[in-house]
Amino acid sequence: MKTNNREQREKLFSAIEAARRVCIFPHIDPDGDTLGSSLALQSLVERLGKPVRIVMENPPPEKMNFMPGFDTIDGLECAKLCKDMLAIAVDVSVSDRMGQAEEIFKNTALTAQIDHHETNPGFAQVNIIDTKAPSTASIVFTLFKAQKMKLTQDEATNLYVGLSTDTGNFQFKNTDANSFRIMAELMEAGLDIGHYSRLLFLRKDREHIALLGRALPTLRYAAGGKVAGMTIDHDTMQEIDPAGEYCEGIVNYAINTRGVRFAYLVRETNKDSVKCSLRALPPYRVDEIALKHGGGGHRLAAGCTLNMPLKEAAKTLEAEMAKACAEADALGQ
Ligand SMILES: [Mn+2]
Repeated sequence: MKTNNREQREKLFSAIEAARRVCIFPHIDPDGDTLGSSLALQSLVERLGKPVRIVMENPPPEKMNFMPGFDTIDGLECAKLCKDMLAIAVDVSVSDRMGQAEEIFKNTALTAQIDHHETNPGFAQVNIIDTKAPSTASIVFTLFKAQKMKLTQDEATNLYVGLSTDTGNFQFKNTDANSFRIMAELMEAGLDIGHYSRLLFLRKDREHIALLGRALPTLRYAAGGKVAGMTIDHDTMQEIDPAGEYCEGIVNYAINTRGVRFAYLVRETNKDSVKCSLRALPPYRVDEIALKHGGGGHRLAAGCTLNMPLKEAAKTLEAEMAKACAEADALGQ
């Protein structure tokens, strides 16, 4: 859905002005966009003179601890205490993506959200949703503009983390001219792009390298090489990555293999429950496959959880991707 964002923005600012306190809700398994957008928004609300906290059921991944304000991110306890707050969900495609925080969010007097996912049903009272925006950070940037606030260096850094994460370091198809207009302003605000781009896109955790070493030998092809996928079993996850923090990007090795159009990574987080990362190259899409299994995301990058054994999940996705591929090809897309 797309909302009238000028009107919704005004509603959000009135709500912030009227609020005694504000809580910001990122999504679980947080990425750079939900964290960067939340931290920048926290700073904006602070500058408007309101007490504000970012609350999450689990602490965000340590590898993101270079983000300005990272240490201020709080647990859910503080949000449970204040029902009179304004709650703002950030980069949350469906409300259950807030995890345990969803319950708190829903029981709050006034709710708002800022998001860019195509599948967002508009679950808050104030919905700033722009499905054309490549990142939620791009929308948060417009809030600073609307307030005529000059960005601080820390705000620029956090917005950069959001924008660069969701555009795949400005390489995904969703990257638009406006991304670079925003970037020009972030640079003017003092963004140290060399430093932060290395931390975001070149530096890898040892756990990630270890998982990649286990995932690559499982790479298998289907549909004449147009579909490729990898699996990581429960024992490996337990041994290397019990919290499931280090798999991001592994699926890209499959989608970037020559000839491949659809790719998946399935990892067995629990026995009989697997998390799936799905990728496609244009004009193909994986969001419909994810949605069918109760997940969500974008056309080219989506995710879902399947309650079945690892091998069965891989076979299921492989078959669905092969079917989607054949159907799209038949349409001559
Ligand atoms: Mn996002």
